[in-house]
Amino acid sequence: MEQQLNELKETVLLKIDEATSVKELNDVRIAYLGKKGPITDLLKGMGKLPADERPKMGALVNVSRETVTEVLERRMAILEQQAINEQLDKEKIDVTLPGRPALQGNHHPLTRVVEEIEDFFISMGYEVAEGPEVEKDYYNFEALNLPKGHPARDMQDSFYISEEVLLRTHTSPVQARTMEAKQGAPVKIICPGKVYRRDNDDATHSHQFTQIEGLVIGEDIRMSDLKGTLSLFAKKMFGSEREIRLRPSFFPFTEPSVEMDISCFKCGGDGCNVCKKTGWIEILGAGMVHPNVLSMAGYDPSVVSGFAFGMGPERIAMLKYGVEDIRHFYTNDIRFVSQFHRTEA
Ligand code: 2NL
Repeated sequence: MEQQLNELKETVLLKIDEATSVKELNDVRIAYLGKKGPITDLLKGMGKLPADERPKMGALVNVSRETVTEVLERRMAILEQQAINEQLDKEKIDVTLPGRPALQGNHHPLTRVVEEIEDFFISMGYEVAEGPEVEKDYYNFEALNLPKGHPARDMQDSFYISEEVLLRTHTSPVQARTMEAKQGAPVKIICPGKVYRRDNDDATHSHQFTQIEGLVIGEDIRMSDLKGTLSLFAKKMFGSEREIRLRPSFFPFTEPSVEMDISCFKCGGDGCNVCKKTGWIEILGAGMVHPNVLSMAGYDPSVVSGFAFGMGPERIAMLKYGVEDIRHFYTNDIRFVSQFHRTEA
């Protein structure tokens, strides 16, 4: 039995020596030192020995087992360290490699233009007002001096939901609501938002687009205030050398009404393809708030007056960035929108 033990010990020591990985060595441990291994068998077999030989044999088995366990643990430590070194070698990071640029989200070009316009008017003391896109006929038309039957509120041009409800055709109803809520107090707001017209989409028309309108109401508000404000706006948006020009126009909600041109930002007024050889570019419509609009909102037109203006951010963005087709703003092709992304220096 002693010889059996010694042979077994030699075999295990050889197996330990031959194991080249943590896994292999573990298999050796389980096979030889485990509960179902030959050492356990040996211990079980001791019952067959004469009683006086059992203590000696038991001690021999224990010593052998301790020796083998010790050798195995030493080998295990070496193999574990080897495994760690191999992993470290494999996962080496070269910190001198150039980084991969991370894709960054950004604002839509239209959002950027709207926010730029908002920023200017906020800096001038305006508040930003918003309102419903599904609007009452009253606020969209009636309160803006467009009574039923007025040619400018052609049913064909609007998306009606019922007889009295439609998708707003401009952001003016937000202003009509604000005036009504102010109960005669001064107003200084801009209203950005989506508006809807029954148009066939093409390069310059869309059934849904964006508008920004502005409204100032108070005592002593004059045409010169409108002119000064919009002149500053033109310089801020299109360059400090811009001149403005007002031409007489007509809107049902303003009297007098004007359209505003800026001197061409490309040719400076000499005439080019952007200004169609005129030297001027139309960018917005404006005027003094019509007395009917004031009185419908509860103001006394003999005491207060106001100016209003309206513009299309798509048109402004198209001019500013040379966009040829309004539909680019809505299809969100990444190749289009990423042209306008702000990049860090
Ligand atoms: C344009 C012209 C304009 C207004 C909008 C307005 C609103 C109220 C009262 C009076 Cl509540 N006026 N808005 C006035 C003049 C022109 O828009 O060409 N927009 C794209």
